[in-house]
Amino acid sequence: MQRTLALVKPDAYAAGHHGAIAAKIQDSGLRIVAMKSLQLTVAQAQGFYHVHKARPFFGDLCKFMTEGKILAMVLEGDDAIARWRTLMGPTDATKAPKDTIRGMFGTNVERNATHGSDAPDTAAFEVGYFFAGLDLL
Ligand code: 3AN
Repeated sequence: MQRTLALVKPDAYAAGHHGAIAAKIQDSGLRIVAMKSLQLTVAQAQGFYHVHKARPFFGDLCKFMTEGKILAMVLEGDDAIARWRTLMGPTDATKAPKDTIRGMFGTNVERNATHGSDAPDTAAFEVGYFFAGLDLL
């Protein structure tokens, strides 16, 4: 069993796709252990994306991630990290197959509808960033 963090980003949330995305996650067999919607502050977005702080797109990314509400979820299942990333599709939504979530609901490399942790160590940090132990029982 593995856990990973999934986010529905402000573009997909504002378009009302968060319910459809949660349903696709459940249909795939992954279990949603916890979920909440919230709007990040810029400081909170910067903390979440700290690994990207030297990248040229960091400022725009943090601005985008704070423009509206997001849905945060903890997903659980065998190989959950890789399974959720496969469901999402590649980072650049313009290159994402149409049967992936980013292909269906994303616009480009920044406004790409969803986020997923990319490894066990980042998943541990990211789950803990949004949820407390008591939320995850
Ligand atoms: P992923 O979310 O697929 O793991 P990362 O971790 O490389 O991709 O990038 C984190 C986020 O930064 C992406 N989800 C995307 O919104 C944004 N991003 C990545 N690369 C670019 C880029 N070249 N230009 C603008 N935004 C980007």
